[in-house]
Amino acid sequence: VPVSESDRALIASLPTDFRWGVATSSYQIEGAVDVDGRTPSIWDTFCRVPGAVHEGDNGDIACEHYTRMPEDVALIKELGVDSYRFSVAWPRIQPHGRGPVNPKGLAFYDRLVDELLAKGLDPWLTLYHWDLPQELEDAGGWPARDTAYRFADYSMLVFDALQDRVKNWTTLNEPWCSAMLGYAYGLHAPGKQDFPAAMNAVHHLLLGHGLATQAMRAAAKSPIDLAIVLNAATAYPATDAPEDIAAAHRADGMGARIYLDPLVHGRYPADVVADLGKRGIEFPVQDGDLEIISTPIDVLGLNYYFSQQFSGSDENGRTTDDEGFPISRVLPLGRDKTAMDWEIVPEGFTDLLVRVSKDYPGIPLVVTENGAAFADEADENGFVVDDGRTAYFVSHVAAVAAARQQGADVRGYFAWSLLDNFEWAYGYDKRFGIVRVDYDTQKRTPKKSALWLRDTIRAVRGA
Ligand code: GBH
Repeated sequence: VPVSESDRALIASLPTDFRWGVATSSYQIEGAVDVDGRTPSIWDTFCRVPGAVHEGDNGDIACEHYTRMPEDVALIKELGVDSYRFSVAWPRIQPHGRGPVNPKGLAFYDRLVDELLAKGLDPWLTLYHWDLPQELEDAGGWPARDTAYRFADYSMLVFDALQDRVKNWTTLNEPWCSAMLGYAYGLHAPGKQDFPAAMNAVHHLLLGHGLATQAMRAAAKSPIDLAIVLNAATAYPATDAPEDIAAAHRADGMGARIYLDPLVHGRYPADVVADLGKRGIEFPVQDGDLEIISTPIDVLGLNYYFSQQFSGSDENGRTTDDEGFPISRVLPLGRDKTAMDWEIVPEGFTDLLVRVSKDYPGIPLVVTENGAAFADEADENGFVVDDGRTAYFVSHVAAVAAARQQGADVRGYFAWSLLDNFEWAYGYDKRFGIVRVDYDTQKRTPKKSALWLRDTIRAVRGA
């Protein structure tokens, strides 16, 4: 992969104490879904809905990480990173979504943390990466306020058990996906298409984050870093026309500011509240909620994949639809695409990091996911020359370094993902791993991009 001189210089400018890691999530890799007391999550259920997931794939086996964990931790060590971001499966810890801890389920994460520490790797623990216990969905799921309290209780069970060894705690991964893909668009579990319910989910996810953050802070016996992880992107206006600028601003409102503003400033963005009000929708805010939600965090995690541009008019130049609502239309930027059909827009990453650092100052940022799916072809040894993915990493790590030079306080970078894994609605069809997984044999083989990452970390550290 040819690396431009400017990208090489940017990457070389990263400091030696910049944090490097790889990321995964529980349902995407663990398998062993009915082992040691685990009960179904909303994803076990959703995978059984005909047509919901590509070819009816599910996480029953996935990467068999539950049994292969020590081998996978050894692999992480070989990659030369210093941190591993993983998530805990709530239905392993509380099979009924409430009540006492299930010791056998907890024991897995206890062993994982010990294994990481023994190898000198820093555990970054995410409490919720989308696998809600099905029993809690049956009781109303995230649109129900009670789920926020259940999440805080669950978080404390994990925190009490692991806070002596885990210093980096993330509450939620990408609440936008839980709320919008899960309850508005029906593309993720639990597969609902109910926009008002999705807005209730937004508020209760944020409330759950705040309650858990407060409880963990109060119970911490030593310094810990508390975080939330958001998916975000730069929303570019297609032209300088006022309706295009407004369309991009609205997209950013629903995608990013609806989370960032309450988390950091303790209020929902006025323009988003007004837009929802015109549709008769209000956030179910009770007294004190926004104080809880804006409990200070130590790190803001951002997951970045791509950016888009927005137009405020349709093909015929109309700026409002039949109901009088303003039009928002995604227009292609004309870039190369990954296997997900996502355009490759590294400067959108730089612009995002600089903007978030400026608009929400004082909170260190960490890139908690960045990566790409490509149509990999393995040779007879399982090796993949994934030049497309490697080029994506080169341009995006350079984009992070560029953001730092422009003043963004970015402290670290986690590649998504350690392994090829269960890519949600796309099943096993899309591969994001820097390590190849042969799903027939479960053999792991680092791809060329993994070797690039290892060599890049070494070079940055002057080793
Ligand atoms: C992450 O989600 C997940 O955290 C991770 O589990 C997953 O495997 C990985 O990405 C790869 O998909 O076009 O309306 O969907 C990222 C999901 C996809 C959310 C792009 C924002 C853009 C808006 N993101 N999406 S839309």
